[in-house]
Amino acid sequence: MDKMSRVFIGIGSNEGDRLAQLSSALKALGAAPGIRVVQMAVVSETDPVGGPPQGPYLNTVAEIATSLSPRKLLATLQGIERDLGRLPSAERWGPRAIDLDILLYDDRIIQEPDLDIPHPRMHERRFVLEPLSQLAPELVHPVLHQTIAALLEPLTVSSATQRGGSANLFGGREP
Ligand code: A4P
Ligand code: MG
Repeated sequence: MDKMSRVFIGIGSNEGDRLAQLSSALKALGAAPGIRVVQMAVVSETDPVGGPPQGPYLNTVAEIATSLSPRKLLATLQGIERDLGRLPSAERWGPRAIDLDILLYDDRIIQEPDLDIPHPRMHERRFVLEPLSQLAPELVHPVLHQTIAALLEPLTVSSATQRGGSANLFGGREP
């Protein structure tokens, strides 16, 4: 059997029947060749972060085991997004029926124009770190060298005491 990689997928939806779409995405992941769903975090409703004014999201994270390369996995996720009716022209950070992001792929670091792993914004997003910490609190972020639990911690204090200006992982390319 091919070597299996340990991968975490961020899943979000804020349009249409959000729970049904999360569930369809999970089913499609499990049915895809070369992917096995290992475990899934609790689904939470979260306030939208960034982008235009839009409705609340349902977010969760799935751990998968996969024999697919990062690039093949990305293509598979994009195929699932398309099948679930996501329009390719959708506004960046705008509302979407389904968004599947590769958060972590083993401890690989990939920086290509259309593929950034670890996901470049995951470490500053509670809607990612909270469910991820349910699955793998002791996992170490391969760029920041901190555990998921440690990255989540400063985001759980009240906004009044939260430090401003989060670290920009890859040096200023992201807004
Ligand atoms: N891409 C690069 N790296 C990756 C990766 N690790 N995983 C490229 C997946 N895709 C990756 O993504 C745009 C391009 O990113 C893809 O063509 C791929 O080559 P997209 O999914 O088409 O567009 P997007 O989702 O609008 O952009 P992106 O960067 O995924 O947005 P974010 O940063 O994920 O933000 N608020 C809450 N509460 N919950 C959410 O889930 N999501 C977003 C989307 C904004 N606010 C949110 C949430
Ligand atoms: Mg995305």
